[in-house]
Amino acid sequence: MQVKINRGMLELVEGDITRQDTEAIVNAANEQLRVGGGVDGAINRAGGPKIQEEARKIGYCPTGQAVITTGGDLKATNVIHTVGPIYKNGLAGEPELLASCYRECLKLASARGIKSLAFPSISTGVYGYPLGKAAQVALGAVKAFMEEHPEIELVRFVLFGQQAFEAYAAVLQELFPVS
Ligand code: AR6
Repeated sequence: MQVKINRGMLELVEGDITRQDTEAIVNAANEQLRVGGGVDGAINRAGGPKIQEEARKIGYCPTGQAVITTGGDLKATNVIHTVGPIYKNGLAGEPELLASCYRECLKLASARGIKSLAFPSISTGVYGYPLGKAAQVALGAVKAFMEEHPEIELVRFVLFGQQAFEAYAAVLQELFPVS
């Protein structure tokens, strides 16, 4: 599923982010940048120890911010690590922090000349953010950024499982109604 924004493409696929051939993939990390479970565990397993070596040197990333390391053995040259908010009740600044994650990753990509990147659905696993709500924030933030930044050529959301894919597809259809 794809929509064109500016000169770029925003697309949704169901799959495994570790296998993507975009220039960068995004990791849903924790503030300590220590290897965890979920997509973080999968990326570090597939990419090998170089990713964690660089992450350790960086040491810390506040919630809503992003840092970059090598992609190690992955097809992607770089991994951009961002820390999503832990979902409490939606009234503790979670939407703003989640939107900030997407924006900061895109800003970092743009600053490094990275034109294509793949995102997982940040915060919707261990951190408990409801999928539908997260999809609205994620797609809204990426759409707004791409409208202002034609240098980003491809943003691919790699959704793990059918339920996640369908949640994002429903929101994408709301944001880009077929006329
Ligand atoms: N490819 C794409 N998406 C995936 C993959 C994969 N290979 N594996 C899981 N997902 P989570 P969070 C999806 O828990 O909620 C870690 O321990 C998953 O289905 O990975 O931001 C970190 O170290 C879900 O939709 O990240 C942090 O401590 C989404 O990725 C903490 O978890 C995010 O789930 C971060 O929690």
